[in-house]
Amino acid sequence: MMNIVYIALGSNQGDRAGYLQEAVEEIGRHEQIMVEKESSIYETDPVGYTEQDKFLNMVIKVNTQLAPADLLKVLQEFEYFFGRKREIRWGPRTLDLDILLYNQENIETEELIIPHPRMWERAFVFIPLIEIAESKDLPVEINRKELLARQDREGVHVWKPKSGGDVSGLTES
Ligand code: X6L
Ligand code: MG
Ligand code: MG
Repeated sequence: MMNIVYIALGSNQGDRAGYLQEAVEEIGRHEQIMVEKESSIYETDPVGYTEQDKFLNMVIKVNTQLAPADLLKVLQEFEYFFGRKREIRWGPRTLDLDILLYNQENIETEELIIPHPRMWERAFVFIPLIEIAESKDLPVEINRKELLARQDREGVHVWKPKSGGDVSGLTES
């Protein structure tokens, strides 16, 4: 059984872009996870605890046979491998990996709530998500236009367009 999962990535410490890119590569190397799509990388103002450096954030779409709890374990191992230390709540991190959506399932366990409970309040999450998500993968009540019209989009800017993105205009002779 192949499951469609959207994962948010974030980094605001050290070689931020390097952490994101290596994380995507490592996730893709996992035997039971295939990376299907990558959003652009966005530079984003810190939210929650604001006295910290700007983040780079992105979202990927993966296919996996892993159950949600097993996927969470794999992602937490990657966070740890990439030097994540849990010090200040909402504080600086080398790599943060959050499961946003798992098929259309609603999951609520001690360790995991899916859909991610605050994702639609956080522009650094929903802007890269709606860049790559197919409508069929989003909850039916989600309206892209409404989200993109929101004020809190400020503070979220494309930092590096997605690889293999639109390059027309550069190649025309
Ligand atoms: C009031 C209280 C309003 C708390 C917002 C928002 C808390 C977001 C935590 C909040 C509140 C978070 C990132 C970040 C964090 C990230 C950017 C969090 C967890 N992670 N800011 N802040 N990107 N731009 O990945 O999401 S801490
Ligand atoms: Mg997070
Ligand atoms: Mg997290």
